[in-house]
Order: sequence, then C-alpha cells, then structure tokens
Amino acid sequence: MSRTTKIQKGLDLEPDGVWLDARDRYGCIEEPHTIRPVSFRMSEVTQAKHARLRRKVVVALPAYNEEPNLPALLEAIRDALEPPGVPYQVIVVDDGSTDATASIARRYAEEMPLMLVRHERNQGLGATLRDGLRAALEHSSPRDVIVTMDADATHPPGLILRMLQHIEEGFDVVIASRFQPGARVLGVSPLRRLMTRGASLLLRALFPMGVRDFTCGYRAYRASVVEAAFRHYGDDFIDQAGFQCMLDVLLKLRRFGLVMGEVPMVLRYDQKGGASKMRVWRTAWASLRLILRRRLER
Ligand SMILES: Nc1nc2c(ncn2[C@@H]2O[C@H](COP(=O)(O)OP(=O)(O)O)[C@@H](O)[C@H]2O)c(=O)[nH]1
Ligand SMILES: [Mg+2]
Repeated sequence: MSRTTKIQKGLDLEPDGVWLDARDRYGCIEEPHTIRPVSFRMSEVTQAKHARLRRKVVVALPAYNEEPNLPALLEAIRDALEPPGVPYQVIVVDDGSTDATASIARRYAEEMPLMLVRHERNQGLGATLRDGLRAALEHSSPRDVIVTMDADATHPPGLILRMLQHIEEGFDVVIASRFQPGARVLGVSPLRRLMTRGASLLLRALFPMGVRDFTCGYRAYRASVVEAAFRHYGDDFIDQAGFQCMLDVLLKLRRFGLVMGEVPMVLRYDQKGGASKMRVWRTAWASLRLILRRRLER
C-alpha cells in the first residue's frame, strides 16, 4: 500500500521511528518526520525539585477480620503504586480483629511501607476511620493525598492513580463512584443495589454538591482538607460510630467549599472473601436520621 493510500484509508501507523503530521489526515501531504530519541539528564537540583513536588499517597485501611482479603489487597496496592514510582505509605487500622489481620499486616510491613495501628477491642468503623485519618495526617504533608478504602479487596487500587490525577487537576476530594458512566458493580445483591441507588438519588436531591456516590468508602482527599476538617471539628469530625460515618464526612466537608469529583469504579464485590460486615437495615436507619439532622441544621 502506498503512503498516500494509507492516509486515504485513515491509517496513520508507520514503521518505527516515523510519524505522520496531524495535517496529513486532512489531505496535506508532507514528508514524514523522523523521531529522534531525546536523551537528557536532569540535574541533581531538578531531580530534588521533582522529588519534592511528587505527592505521597497515604492509604488508610480500616480492617476488621480481613484475613481472607488483606494479602491480595496489599499486594495490589504495591503493584499499582510502585511501578509508576508513586511514593506511598499504607496504614492498616486493625479494629480488634479476632483473626490474623494484625499478623498479616506485620508480615507485609517487612516488605512494603506499612504501619499498623491497633484497637484492643472492636470499636466500629467510625472510630477506626478517625484513627486511620489521624495517623495518615501524621505521615503526610499538606500537599500529599490521603486515600481511604475498604480492606475487603473489592476496591481496585489501580484507580488511585486516576484519583491522584484528578487531585493534580484541581479537585480537593475524589470519590470512586458506582454511579458514573463506565462504573461496574459486580456481585452485589439486587436489594442492596436498589438501596444504594435510592440513597444516592435522595442525597443528590438534598445535598447537591457534585457527588453521586455518598456512601462509598473509597476516596482520595488532599491531606490539607483532612487537616482543616480535624482543626475545625476536632474528633467530632468523625462522630458517627457506624458505616454512616462515610456519608457524614462528606456532609461535614460541605462548609469548606471544596471541589469534589468522582471517577467511575469497578466494584469487585464478587471477589470478596467472607460476608459483608455492614448491617444493612441498621445502617439505613441511622443514615436516614443523620440525613434529616444535617438537612435541618442548614
Ligand atoms: N473498624 C471496623 N471496621 C469495620 C467494621 N466492620 C467492617 N469494617 C471495615 O469496614 C470496611 C467496610 O466493610 P465491608 O464488609 O467491606 O462492607 P461493605 O463493603 O459495605 O459490604 C472494611 O474495610 C471492613 O474491614 C468494624 O466493626 N470496625
Ligand atoms: Mg467493602
């Protein structure tokens, strides 16, 4: 096939080292340009500057009896963040687990940047999230990013890179969402899907703030946002004991006038080891009461 025919057929692939100018597609034939690999070495000063500007990702994982899921999750975090060279720190908050959650975390701490925080007794997701975020703040500077995710290996860590990109582009909080085009939800029962969707519609109507998924635990925050929230509320930033704490965090952040955004998530509930720890009806009831209270406050 001649070069001209290729262009007429819309093909713009050429042998290695040659590319076609975009203008070619519009019929203006030019000689192909040859790409010459550019090799340069950053000066030490530039390298140091880049290292300083790179944001660290601190991943806080609330974990209660996650023995079946934790190894796969930790390995997936490492596999997602190490190849692109993202500096990171994982913080596992073991909430009085009675299985091997803590010893698994200790084992992985020998081979990756991981810190274990322990509750002697089970205190619930609220207290665990609070302690996870506090610990994450201690390990971050204001321009770093704090990520929270379930420790049940249903939230794919590869998405952290995309969330990070959104932070880079100007968002303050980025939510891994089940309600954005392109999202997939696998293995969740129809009843639970219906409830989650109902909650999303109700919350969108009552609290229009650019968020569709108010309840998912997988989020990225600028560390400066978490710091400001603790400065303002103290430990009351997370004063809801149950799973509704995730929703409450977003409602409390409204006052800071933040830019919140979402990225579509593939939720692999089909890969979850063990049953959900969420008590669905109790959480639904507590959430409804909370929504009413927060709506009336403003
Ligand atoms: N700290 C703490 N974390 C919990 C508790 N129950 C569940 N979790 C954690 O909260 C996250 C969400 O729980 P999960 O079972 O994944 O709920 P689901 O995804 O909504 O079905 C997981 O990381 C759990 O380990 C609890 O009593 N205390
Ligand atoms: Mg989960």
